[in-house]
Amino acid sequence: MDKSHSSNEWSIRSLIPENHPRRESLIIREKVVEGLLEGYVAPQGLIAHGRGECFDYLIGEKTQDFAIKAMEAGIASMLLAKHPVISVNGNMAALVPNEIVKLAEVTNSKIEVNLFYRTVERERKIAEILKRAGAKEVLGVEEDASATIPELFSERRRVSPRGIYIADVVLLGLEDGDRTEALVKMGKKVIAIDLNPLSRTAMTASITIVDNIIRAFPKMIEIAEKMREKKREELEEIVKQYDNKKILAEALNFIAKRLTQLSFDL
Ligand code: PTJ
Repeated sequence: MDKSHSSNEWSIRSLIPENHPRRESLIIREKVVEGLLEGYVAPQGLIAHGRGECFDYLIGEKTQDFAIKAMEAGIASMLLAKHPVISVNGNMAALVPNEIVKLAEVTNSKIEVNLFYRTVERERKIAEILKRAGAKEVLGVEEDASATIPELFSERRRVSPRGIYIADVVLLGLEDGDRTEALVKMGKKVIAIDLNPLSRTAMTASITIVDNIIRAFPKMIEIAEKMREKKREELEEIVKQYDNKKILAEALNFIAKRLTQLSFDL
């Protein structure tokens, strides 16, 4: 990144016209850019975000039924879990820091920073953002990431022995397929939020929420607040009935039908 550009020159949030038809989407994009300029979003996070925007178009930029069903199964799993953990990367910290903290509170989950492009500086910055958002404890920073996920060679293999290492349920967003696979192989239930229903993460996770983290987190908080009143047996039934392959098929079918309809409407 050219250091001669101040963050104001790159970040144009204040210049986006009030009546711009895609104002909301542009503001969200700016948050990721600001995270990059502040040094906690990885440059590759911008590419990932653009990919997400494309898939969000395909699902109509709305939370669809297949995502709600996956969220319900995901929240039920988190509420039933012994050691639920929310895994946080740069993009998540830029887009939903307050919601991560709130969802962790409602589901009694731990919060852990876990980065693909790991640097101690980014870890510290993300932990600081989460603490500012109200997190009492953030795992996975510096020496706390002392345990290792077997069969994984990226920096993402380092995890907290009090967090992801012992977790039975892990919620993650914008994840790398290899790590999702490694976590599933370790016997963990992985709940992934990923706009691309064809990604390796989406295909490998135990529960895939095909939705934007921007919409998914607030909705999951709402669901968790209602669901925590339910009996254990009811939650177990929701998890038992859930079929991830069916949900992914619903997402793909939805996109296919929507595109066909749009082609007729031209
Ligand atoms: O902060 P780090 O170092 O851990 O790195 C994070 C990134 C995102 C750079 C890293 O995990 C990465 O390279 O991810 P991928 O392999 O590009 O995968 C990102 C996936 O998330 C893609 O399938 C995107 O479609 C999807 N995605 C992007 N934005 C969103 C999203 N899914 C949900 N909500 C979004 N806002």
